[in-house]
Formats: sequence, structure tokens, C-alpha cells
Amino acid sequence: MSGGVGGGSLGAGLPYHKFVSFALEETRLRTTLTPHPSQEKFKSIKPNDDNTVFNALSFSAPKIRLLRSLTIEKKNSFQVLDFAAFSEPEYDLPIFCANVFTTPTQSIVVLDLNPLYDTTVHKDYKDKYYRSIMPLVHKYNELLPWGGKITSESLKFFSPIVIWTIFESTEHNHHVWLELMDQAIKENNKATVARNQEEQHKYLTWRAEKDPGYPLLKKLIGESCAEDLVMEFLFEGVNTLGTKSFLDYFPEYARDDGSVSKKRSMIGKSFETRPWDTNGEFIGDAEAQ
Ligand code: BLA
Repeated sequence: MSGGVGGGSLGAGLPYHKFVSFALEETRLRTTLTPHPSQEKFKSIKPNDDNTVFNALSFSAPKIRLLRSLTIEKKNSFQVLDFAAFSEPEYDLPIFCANVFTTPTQSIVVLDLNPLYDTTVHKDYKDKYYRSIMPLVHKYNELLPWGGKITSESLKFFSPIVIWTIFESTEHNHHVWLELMDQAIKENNKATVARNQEEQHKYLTWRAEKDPGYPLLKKLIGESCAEDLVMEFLFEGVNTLGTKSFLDYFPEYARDDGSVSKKRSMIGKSFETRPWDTNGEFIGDAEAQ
């Protein structure tokens, strides 16, 4: 494992700018990034307190609808990296996701190529994108072991190669995603494009409503600013890629009065150990799904 990104040591104290510039440089070697319209509005977010710095960047490129990055650093307190890339709906590429929340005592890390289609249901999708890269799991599993129980609903947005653990380098997954992007073939079938678009919209809808970072964002920049950031930057497309509502996708969150339950999870936390085998077969407890 290379220590090139983030300095190579585990845990706190690492600025994630290094990861962001590395990821952008690598992407630029493969494609041309154009600033995304959302960048202008969000590039200089002013948080409530002077010790916190926000850094927001967003781009699009051929095949890439949105590549955006948010880093937040509060001195001696925490650091956040939320980096994601979403393809145009003409492609069914997984969503590149690098997400790290670091405090002096722990780092919560999700690094994944989040599948557009739930891989426990869509075996063809799993084979298409994950079969050849399953060996990555062996490579990282010992160094970056499964992080323990996790919000159960998140699992269907994760792939069999997901890394959920404490921080180290992420460059391999990013290379893999860029390879996939190079190889991606444009889909012309209208129904397939529409299906890709709806699956991406479902993902955006989930994260725009239930992302674990949302409460902290509200505290840092206020409720309405946080909502703008989530809807128009982090999960841009949630208002334009589809018309279904959160409850259309996730009806189990409906309260009697028709509103969305404020609970983060209806099922609770589960999956104490990695719920995929080395072939990427789901071996989690069905009841916990
Ligand atoms: C915690 N963030 C977490 C956790 C996960 C994720 C899995 C552990 C808690 C849990 O089990 O839910 C991340 N979850 C994801 C990702 C997906 C998912 C990437 O389902 C994708 C499908 N995080 C941010 C931002 C902030 C942030 C912008 O991205 C804050 C500004 C903070 N994440 C944050 C905090 C926690 C956290 C504070 C711990 C608090 C908690 O667990 O509620």
C-alpha cells in the first residue's frame, strides 16, 4: 500500500487536500475537467466559527455528470473529506465515493465504488464491475479491517469491495474508477439510460436525506445553508434527475401523518463483520438487510 496520499500514517492530523489534489491530477491525466455550475456558489462557504475552513470544488467531464469534493477542517477538532463522482446516466458506472470523518480519537472511513444497482439483487451488475476487482479486498482487508456495526440501510449502497475502516491511502480505488471510466461505453437504449438515471437519483435522494454528516453540517453553517449545500452541491441532481420522493424509494420511513421519519435508520446498526465473501457473494444476515 502506498503512502503517497495523506502522508501514509493512520488517523488524525492529515489534511485531505492532498487526496483531493491527487485525485484531480489523476483525473486530469485521463479527461478534461470543466468547472461545474455549482462551484461558483459554494466555493467560499463561511462557517459560523473562525476555526473552521470549508473547501468545495466541483467539475464535470465527458462521461462524468458531477465530480465534487468537500473538505472541512476545524482546528484541533475534526476533518472531513467527502469526495464523490457520478457518471452521466448514459453510463451505469458505479459512484466513486471517498468519505472520511476524522477526530483526534477516530476516523470513520468509507471508500467504495458504490454500485448503481444493488449487487445482492443485480448479479449481472456485480459481475460487470466487481468480479475482476475482488482481489482488491484481499489487498486491503488485513490493513483496513471492517469497521464493525454500521447503519444497516447503508449496505445496499455499498459494493462487495467497500472499505469501511480507519484512514489510509485511497489511490487504488481511484485508479480503478478511472479505468472503468475509460472503458465505459455509452448506452443508447432510452429505457436503460432512464433506469441508470433513476438509480443515481435514488442514491442522491438517500444521501441528501440521511447522510450522517448532515446534522454536523447544520451546526457549522446553519440549517438553510446546509440544505443548499446538500441539495445543490453534494448531491446535486437530487432535484433534477428524477421526480420520485424519498418515501417513494424508502416507504419504510413513512410516518402515520405522511411525513418522513427523522430516524437515521429504521433497522438499526448491524453487520459486525464484513458481509461479503471473497467472491463478493453477500453472506450477511438476511434479517438485518
Ligand atoms: C459517520 N459516515 C458515518 C458513518 C458512515 C458514514 C457509514 C458511520 C455511522 C453509520 O453507521 O451510519 C458514511 N454512509 C456513509 C457514506 C454512505 C453511507 C459515505 O451510507 C454512502 C452511501 N460526513 C460527511 C460530512 C460530514 C460527516 C460532510 O460526509 C460532516 C460535515 C460527518 N460522518 C460524520 C459524522 C459521523 C459520520 C459526524 C459520526 C456521527 C454518526 O455516526 O452519526
